[in-house]
Amino acid sequence: MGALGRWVTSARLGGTDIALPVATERAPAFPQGLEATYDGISPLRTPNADFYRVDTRLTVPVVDVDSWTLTIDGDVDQEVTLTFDDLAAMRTVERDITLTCVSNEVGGPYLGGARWLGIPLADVLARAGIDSTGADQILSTDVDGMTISTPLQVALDGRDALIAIGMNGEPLPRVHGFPARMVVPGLYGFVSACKWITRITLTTYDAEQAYWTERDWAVDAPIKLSSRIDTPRPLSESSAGKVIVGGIAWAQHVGIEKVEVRIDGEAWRPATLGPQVTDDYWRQWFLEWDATPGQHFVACRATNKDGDVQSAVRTTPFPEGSSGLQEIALTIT
Ligand SMILES: Nc1nc2c(c(=O)[nH]1)N[C@H]1C(S)=C(S)[C@@H](COP(=O)(O)O)O[C@H]1N2
Ligand SMILES: [Mo]
Repeated sequence: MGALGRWVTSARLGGTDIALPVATERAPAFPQGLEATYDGISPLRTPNADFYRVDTRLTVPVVDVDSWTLTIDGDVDQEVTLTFDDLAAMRTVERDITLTCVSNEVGGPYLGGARWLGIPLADVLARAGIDSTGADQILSTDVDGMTISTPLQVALDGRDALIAIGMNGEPLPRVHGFPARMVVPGLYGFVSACKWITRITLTTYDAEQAYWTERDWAVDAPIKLSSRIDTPRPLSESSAGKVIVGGIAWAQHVGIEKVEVRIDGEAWRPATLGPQVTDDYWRQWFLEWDATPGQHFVACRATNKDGDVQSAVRTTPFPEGSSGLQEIALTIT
């Protein structure tokens, strides 16, 4: 590896030295997040070691990158098999994208924001030729044969659907799919983010079903507009006076327009938004509250750039993601 002379990052993973290319298209400088000013708000970028993990594996696969390949087959012009070096030599882009798990309850922890280095999925599919395909589904298969379905349309509608090989400036950590995974802005991970990917099959939803579809989860699942209070913690005690209420809000691929906070059921108050990263990324927010002694209830809600307001109707994560508003109880002394 390294024949092109443009590899910079290296690390030792699974017993092999891995080098990543410098992105052909780099992302802009990453802004300073609100966490630098207000304790308790989730960091704008999630460190790899703190990034949530959700998968069906009891143990993490150890993939040998030198023998690993990615095959694109099914309804394509010609089946193609790429090595890691083949993939890394293609046009690479850096993109800031927030992943979310469909199993996340309102206010829950299963989401994270990272800077991904990847190859546009459309470019990977083009290597096999899909101009005359009759497929509507991308069926991804991992090293163990586990499958994840993704609508073909999201690879072609201009969004930054990627085959990611880097995360926050490092090769993908093993738990996050080393050596390559899919990342698609705006779709829950179970219908997009296949880790340890080895095969991409162009097929139809009629012909083949993925692992979770067979278990009655939704066939297609856009991430629901939502928000979370990171600070104060539920049931915590704070002293009267200035209290910072803060957290994050997300509406991947649409963007966050506004976040509001409601205290004790009164009128919604506008929060101040943190720096914009991309519309595929979450947004931090905070409100300075002049808190008086007693028991209080604090809720938040987000509005996206289409003007949709976060739904107050509670639904369970199954089968297509939770909705509803988070409201926490806390004590001011
Ligand atoms: N191979 C494989 N890929 C997978 C999964 C899995 O179980 N196996 N879980 C998916 C789910 S449900 C989510 S939410 C994301 C989580 O990615 P992370 O663990 O890197 O945060 O990976 C997706 N990719
Ligand atoms: Mo998930």
